Formats: sequence, C-alpha cells, structure tokens
Amino acid sequence: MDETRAVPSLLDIPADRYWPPEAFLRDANVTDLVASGHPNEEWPRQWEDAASLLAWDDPYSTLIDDEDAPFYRWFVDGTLNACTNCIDRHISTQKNQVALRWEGKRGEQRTYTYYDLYREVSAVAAALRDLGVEEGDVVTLYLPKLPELPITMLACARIGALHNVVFAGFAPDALVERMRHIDSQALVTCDGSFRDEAVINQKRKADAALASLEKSIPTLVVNRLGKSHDTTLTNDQYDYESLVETYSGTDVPPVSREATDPLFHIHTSGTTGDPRRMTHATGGYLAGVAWTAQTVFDLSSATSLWCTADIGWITGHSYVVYGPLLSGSTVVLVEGSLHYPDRHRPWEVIEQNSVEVFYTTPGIVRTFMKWGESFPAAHDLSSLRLLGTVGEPIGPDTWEWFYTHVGERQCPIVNTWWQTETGCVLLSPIPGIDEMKPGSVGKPLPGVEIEIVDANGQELPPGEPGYLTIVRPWPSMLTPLESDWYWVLAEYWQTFSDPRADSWRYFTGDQAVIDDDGDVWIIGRDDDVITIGNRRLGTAELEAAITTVDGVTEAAAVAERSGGDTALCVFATLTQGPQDRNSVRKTITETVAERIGEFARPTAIVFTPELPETYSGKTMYRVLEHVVNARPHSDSDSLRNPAIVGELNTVWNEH
Ligand code: 6R9
Repeated sequence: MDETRAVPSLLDIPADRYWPPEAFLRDANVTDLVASGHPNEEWPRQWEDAASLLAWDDPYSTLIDDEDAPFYRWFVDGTLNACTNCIDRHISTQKNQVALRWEGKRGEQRTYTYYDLYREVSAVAAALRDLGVEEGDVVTLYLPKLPELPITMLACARIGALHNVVFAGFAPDALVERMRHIDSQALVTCDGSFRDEAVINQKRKADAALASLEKSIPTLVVNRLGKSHDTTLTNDQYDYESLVETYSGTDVPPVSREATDPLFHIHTSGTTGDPRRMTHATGGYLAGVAWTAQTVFDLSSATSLWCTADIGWITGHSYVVYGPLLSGSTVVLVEGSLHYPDRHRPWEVIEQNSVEVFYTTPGIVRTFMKWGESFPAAHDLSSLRLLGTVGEPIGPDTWEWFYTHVGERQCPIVNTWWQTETGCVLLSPIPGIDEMKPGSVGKPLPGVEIEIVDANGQELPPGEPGYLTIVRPWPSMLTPLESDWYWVLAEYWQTFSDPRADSWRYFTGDQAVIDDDGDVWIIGRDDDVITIGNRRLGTAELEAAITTVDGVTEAAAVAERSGGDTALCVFATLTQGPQDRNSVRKTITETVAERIGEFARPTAIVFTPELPETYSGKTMYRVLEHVVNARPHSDSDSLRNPAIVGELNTVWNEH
C-alpha cells in the first residue's frame, strides 16, 4: 500500500456553485436527459443513442464486441462514411448554410456553405484518388489553420483513406518521424503561412522532410502566400488549386467503411515524451463526437462555434471539424495569433461572426486576464451562449473571470475533461442540466463510468485523491492497430486491470478526487504530481493557489531533487506593469503556506515571461524539471515556444 498521503486541499475551500443561467436554458438541446430523447438505458445501451445520430449505410449487428478486450469493437458490421455524415446528408436540408467561415491573419475572409464544401471535398478526393491514394492508405496533412485542412481531412475520409494531421509548427524531423510511423502515402502542405508580420516557409520544411523519406510520395501544395510568392514544384508535387480546378464537378461516391475501420491516426506524447501513434475507429469515434457535440456543446444546425484549438490536436479533430459538421453547425476558423493585429482580435471574431459557443484553453483565458477586461468589455459579446475549456485544470479564479468578463454571467462554462485516447469529452457538466463548480470537471457523462483508485487499484471514497480510471468501454475509445496492442496494453490497461478475471480498467494517467456530490476535480498528470515529505501535491491545486496572488497570471510548480530531498520550485509569469517582485514572492509563499500547508512553502520562486508550452497549450513540466535539475532537455520538438528554454535556464541560474 502506498504510504503517501495526498492533500485534499482542492476540496478544503467550499466551492462556489452556479446553476445554468435562465437565458441558456430557454434554447438548450438537453435540459432533461430522458425528455430530450436520450434513453434512460443501462450501459452499454445508452450508446445506441449516440449511434442513432449518424447516417449508416448498413446497420450494426453487435453494439460491442469484447472478444479481444480491452481492444473492444463497437458497432460491428455497421458501415458508414464520415464525409457523408459531415457533408452530404446536410445538403438536402441546408445546402446554402455556412459550414465554415475562415478569418485570415491579414483580414481576409472566406465562407464555405455546405454545398461549397461538398464540391471542393469531392474535387480533392478525386485528385487524391488519381494520385494513387487508395482505401486504407494514410495521407499526412501538414497545414496551418486553413480551410484546406478540414477539406482534405474530409476528402481522405470520403475515399476511405486515413488522415494523419501533423502540427504545422513541427520541424522537418518531427514530421518525418510521424510520416514514417504511419507509412504515409501522400502529403498535403502549403507554400507558407504568416506569423504576425513574419512569413513562415512551410514548403521548405516539408521539402526537408520529404528529402529524408525513403520513397517519393505525391504532395499537394496549397497556395497561401499569394500568386506573387514563388514556389517551385518538383516532379511529384502538385498545386492544390489547379487540381481542384481540374477535378471540379467530379462525383466521387463515398466509400462505405466498416464502423471498426480506422478513420485517422494522430500522434500524442506518451509518458516518455516520444510521439505515439493513436488510432480512432470510424463508427465509434463519430458516435462519441456527435453525441457530445449535441449534449455538451449544445450544437445543432446553424449554431456558430469557435474553438481556438489547432486542428493538429485531438480537440481540433473532434470539435473544430467532426463534431460541428456532424451537427450541421457553422465552424469559425481563425488563422494566426490572438493578439494580431491587436488584442481586440478574439473579441472582434466573436462579435463579427456572432459566435455562440466559444471553446478554448485555461492558458488562453489566463492570457486574456493578463491583457485585462477592458478588451472584451469594448465589444458586443451578446451572441455567446456557452463557453468551454479543455486541456488542463482551470483555477477557480480563471473560471470566474471567464464567466464574468466573457460570458457576462449568462453563459454556462463546460470544463471538459478528455484525452487524445478518449476521442471525445468524457467528464463535463451538461450545460442545461448540471450545477457548475468553478475548477471542477463535473460528473462523468451518462454511459461513462469512472473510479478513483489507490495504487493497488482499490476504489477510494469521495474526498480521497487517487488515480483516475475508466471502468467501462466507450465508443470513441482508442482502437490501436494490432501492431500497437502491446504498448497500448502496457501504457493504459495493465496497471489497474485483472486480465485473468477479464476485468479491464483504463488508466488515464491523471490523478483526481471526487467530492461528496460526485463532482470530479482533476489534480494533474500522475507524472507531474510532486511528493514532498510524504505528501502528494497536485500541480493544479498549487497553481490555483498561486494564481490567486495579485499580479501573478500563470504558475507551474516542479520538484528539484538532490539526494533524497525534494524542494518545491515555482515558475510564475506576472501581469504587465510595475511589480515589486520580492513582495510578490513573499505573498506567493504565504498563500501557499496558508492554502496548502507549511510543508509546501516553495524554496525558489522565479519569474519568466512565459511558461514552456506544447502546441495545445499545456505546460510542459518536463522542461521545467530538466531546468531545475540541470538536465539537458531533448524534446523541444513539441514546444510551441522552444526559445523559452534558454530563457528559463537563465532565470533559473540567476535566482
Ligand atoms: C483533450 C486533450 C489529455 C490530458 C489529460 C489531462 C489534461 C484535459 C482537462 C485536463 C484538467 C481538464 N486535461 N482536459 N486536465 N482539466 N478539463 O487535452 O487531450 O492533449 O491528449 O491531453 O490533458 O491531464 O490526461 P490530450
């Protein structure tokens, strides 16, 4: 038995509670699960309801097949096409409705109706097929936030090819590694992109990657920089626009796929930081995403949603592309940074596009806080109905700020917990039903069963922090290729399962605690939890405490280890304006001592302009740990801001 005791300080302070605002309830999709047509069935029958949101070519004969558990197969014998579900089936009812509205970095705007999408997706599908892409092949998409990215994803889906989206910001080596992993048969990229005033040469990075691949593969190149920009295309490279013109009007019948056939690959970083290939199956993934789009994000036809996530992150796959389009909604896609040309941009996007659902990360909300409330206050944000956050714990103060200054206390906030592996949201308040507590991720959605367990896998009572596990399978769960079964078993299933009893429990890698109402509070990634003395400290609770200090916007705590001792080190970012750093340090120390305990007094507090972040906005604790323990850092690949590593070393060495 693990002797380590955690500090349930997350629950020591009584949480505020908010009921869904009246304004939201008037039009909410789901205010009563049964009355809204969500059958009140036992697991796994609830999930039939999710499947019923899709258009099937052939119905499934078996809801769930557990023959190879934990590699479950959902909706066996059912066939469908993802592109038909996202586009074709909306054509008869809402052909001219806007499916996608794109805001370019330079003030450009492009609008695609569902019919426009249908036409362009068909043309790209025809082009890919003629370039030799076949059902089951993998196409790598290395594009920034351009309409061509969702379009090529859907074009792949139409012909039964798998897409593999790689962050446009990754370096050539990272791209090659990911392409090799999945034996990519084609690549789609662009000439370049704009970053604020700068021009990024994307094609050069793609070419460098292609040069180190063992074989030549056809490459489509989207022109983003304009005609005046010279891009040389070699033998196997094709101008996207010319291909779309050539194949315009071609009818490409969608390929009917087995529900259990893979829809796409996406890479995630495992505990070691190496990229890991994740796979999602067509039927289960789409069912989970469609159901949560409707229930958690309240999407229906014509709802306008802006999700700030990059499409290369699972959040972009599920809630920029598939969820909204399955629901017939309007997706707002915004290129470039939120501060360019100035800090009014996010609020202008919401105002000008009448955005109703705004989904972002706690890190971005903290940036908005740092800029100040005068920016949102200068705009009419009354179109907003629902706000959401994802990716990391949100501190109660950040939640309150978002609720008050963006939602004007009229919009529920869904703090959604999920993972690349889970495919869709699994824990979240249902916005028309559940009470919200700032900082909590609410309850498991209907059909999702979790347990918080100790190191021996024994279920813990409310109030006791432990490992977050998922007890029953869910449709959009990870469906690894057979060649990945071995490591997937070791990484996610073995820790808390009893294979001999055929009893399987998925380990999320997170620690969490449930309160007496059944609401879940995420403590942090298990690897990032710090043990001091015999106490286990969650990064979330520490950071929530530290960011209550005036002048502090972000904080990350890591352990410095020497001999058997562990010391707590805090990296923090400050709001703009003059700050007496010593006095902020003192207040941080006092706040931690008071809210968490004397034992948790930080031994070092250093200030940095930014924290190291992944492309999806998560703090990379591993980088900070390497800095404080003077270890070289090797995987800056996945950092959004790699230049910060040098800066962190400097501020650390000078403290
Ligand atoms: C969708 C996504 C998954 C990890 C997950 C957890 C953290 C996600 C969270 C959250 C606290 C939330 N996480 N949502 N932590 N509150 N609402 O983020 O996928 O990139 O695979 O990361 O992110 O630690 O295990 P992914």
